[in-house]
Amino acid sequence: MYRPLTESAAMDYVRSAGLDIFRPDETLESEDLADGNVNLVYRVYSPSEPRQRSVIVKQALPYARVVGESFPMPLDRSRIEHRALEIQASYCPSLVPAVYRYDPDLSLVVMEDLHPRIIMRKGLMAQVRYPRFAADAAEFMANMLFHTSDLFLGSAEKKALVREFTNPGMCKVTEDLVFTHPFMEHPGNRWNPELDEEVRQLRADEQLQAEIAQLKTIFMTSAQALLHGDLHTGSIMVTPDDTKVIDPEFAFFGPMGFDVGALLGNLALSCASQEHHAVTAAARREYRAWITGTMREVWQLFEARFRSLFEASAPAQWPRGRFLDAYMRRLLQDAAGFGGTKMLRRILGLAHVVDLDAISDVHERAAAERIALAIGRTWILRRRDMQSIDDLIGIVEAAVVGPVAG
Ligand code: SR1
Ligand code: MG
Repeated sequence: MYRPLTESAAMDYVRSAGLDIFRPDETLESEDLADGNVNLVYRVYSPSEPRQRSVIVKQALPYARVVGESFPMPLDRSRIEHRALEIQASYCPSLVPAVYRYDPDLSLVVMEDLHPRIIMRKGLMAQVRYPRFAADAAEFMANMLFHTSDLFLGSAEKKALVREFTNPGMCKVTEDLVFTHPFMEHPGNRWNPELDEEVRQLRADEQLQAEIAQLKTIFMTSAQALLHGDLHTGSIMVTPDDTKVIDPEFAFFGPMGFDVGALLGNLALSCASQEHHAVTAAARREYRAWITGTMREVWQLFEARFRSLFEASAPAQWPRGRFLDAYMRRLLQDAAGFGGTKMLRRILGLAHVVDLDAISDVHERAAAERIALAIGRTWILRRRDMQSIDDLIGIVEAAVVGPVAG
């Protein structure tokens, strides 16, 4: 029967779970690692070999941990996460954590401890470069999005998967927190008071509101592929040599551009936050160039891999040539719209990002946030003009030099 586990209950659970990693009578230790918004996360380890023999216990709570019981969230997300991890592992085993146990009664997953990888967002804040990341992210997205789409699956098989991944509670969280509440008055919203005027203007911008509402309808109705559903830089753990994608509890069948845009938008948020995090002008310029170069590489490698999977495995019902060109262009344009919306919500809405919230000086934070708002708004409004990744990057580059130095 479901009950939220304490740290010591998680340790007892792991000890008696019959995993190959630990002996049943072994003394174990644990630590509370929860730092995301919604779940309990413990690391349980053997004190004799704390890094070699350790596991992560991730348990869903019936509400969002950072808000409390006033923000209910479905326990079923644990089933979704486990199944998504299985499918991801079938296409990209090296890019996701290994799962050791799924317990549907306790809504928990016991999985690989990803130490020494760190949450990518934190590495970006310290200007660490990740040379493997673009290729790994592209490989993950191309494999998952192509192989779970109608471009690869048979019609009945695809629809059966859509049914399995119907994730209404988690989709509603995204519909509210990404597409709706940040753009209206809502008690959950919070923002830097220095941005009162910008927030008022964004909420009064009818063209922007109409575009975001249209993006919301695409999110709600386009079952293109099985998405990760929350593919930001806090859902990625990295070292310079290796990448793992975690936390697919928001997985559902949605528009491919939502995942691609989440990733590009969060890289752009990091670019904006370097206004504070990079200490010298030269370091800022160089690291921003690395981030925009990475954005370009992510898209270009993703597109190339997606196209090669299509050429090799799409059934003959899908014509080659112009069809795929238009498909990829539309995907890029959707990514600009969704990525921009996700940038704005991290500044106007309930769930922020540490890249920006860690800037304690409100003036400095506002300077970085203004850059992010300018990028997000322009990506959304100009998304139909986007013909190549360089169009999105040009908007980032204009925003980082424009309002600040200009
Ligand atoms: C209640 S906070 C919910 C947010 O955290 C997750 O990381 C998702 O981004 C979601 O919007
Ligand atoms: Mg998460």
